[in-house]
Amino acid sequence: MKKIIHIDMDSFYASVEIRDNPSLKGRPVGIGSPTEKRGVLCTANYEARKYGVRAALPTMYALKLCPDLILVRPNFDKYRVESMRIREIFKEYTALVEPLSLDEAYLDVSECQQCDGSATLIAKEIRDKIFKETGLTASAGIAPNKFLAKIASDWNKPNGQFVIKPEEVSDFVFNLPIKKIFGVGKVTAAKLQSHEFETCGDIQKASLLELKNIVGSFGEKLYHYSRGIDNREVSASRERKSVSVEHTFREDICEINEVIIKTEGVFEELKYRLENKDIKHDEIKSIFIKLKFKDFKQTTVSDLNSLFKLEDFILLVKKGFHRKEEAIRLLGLGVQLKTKKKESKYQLSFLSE
Ligand code: DCP
Ligand code: MG
Repeated sequence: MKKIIHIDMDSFYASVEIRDNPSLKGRPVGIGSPTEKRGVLCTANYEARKYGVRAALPTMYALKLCPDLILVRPNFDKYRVESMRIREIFKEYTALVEPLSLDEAYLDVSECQQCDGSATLIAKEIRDKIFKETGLTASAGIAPNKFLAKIASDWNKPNGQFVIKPEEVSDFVFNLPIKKIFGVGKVTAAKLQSHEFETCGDIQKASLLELKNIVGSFGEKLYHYSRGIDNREVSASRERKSVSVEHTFREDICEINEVIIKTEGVFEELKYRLENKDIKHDEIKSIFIKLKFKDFKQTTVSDLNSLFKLEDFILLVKKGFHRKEEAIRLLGLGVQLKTKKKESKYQLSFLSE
């Protein structure tokens, strides 16, 4: 049985900015450009969340929900520095650290001897150290696998932790709403709910075949997750091949000009996502776009000569749109990443001669 900790910083970008400008403390803060109000927010502190303000919300809409919202421009270099500091702390406990973004990581502490091997105490100690060294709070989930640890870190957020012991897994998942399962978005949830599946306990009653018929290949993951089973390893060297952001619109869009305006918003979000994953522009191999039309048919356009620029994305979007000239329901923008060159064996043997 493994011991996995999932750590996630609390309202990360906002907390860094408030730490560095204490006059913001206690006031609603959103991270996003104050001048480009057509963009989207990266995140918001918990005071702002009371008004419904949250990450990925268009800045203009956030200001409507909370007119007193203070907008702070993101400083990614600062977030990177803090991210490195917390990763150094993680490494004091295990080499098996898998960062998911600047503010989030899985740790496999099964072999860790510190704190008498108690993952609960290790998580508490890590959170205390993070606070002492950075002045920022983190939340943690402790569980026998990644799936459960990630859900648990959200359970007592902010500045809290939650443990799911092996013997508690079946009770915990039984009443767990399906929406808490990673990968179950609005569409999948609606499909499952139409078959009266609301909790993991409900899903446990279905056969694998039945689940596959409802949600396709995701059915297999669902079958296992709903039983609290997840055998994915914490892998310290995960190579990412692409990063993308997709938006499904509330209503299908038929005007190309409107599609272009939406492209700007999605582009902003993609930029934030790359920053957050600490991906530099010179790591990008190519860009691509994806459109899903109202009949659910989709098309992708990529061009090796395009650059990571809004104008280039817009050109690809126009190209995709003109393929069908039909209303679209989803727009996605993404980048393919260069694969890191592995040192060739040939080179090594040459050097050792
Ligand atoms: N982020 C972003 N765009 C998003 C979501 C997040 O730029 N759509 C950035 C800003 C966040 C950081 O990533 O501060 C971490 O994301 P989280 O989802 O962990 O959100 P927070 O840390 O802000 O809040 P929470 O306390 O809910 O973890
Ligand atoms: Mg966070």
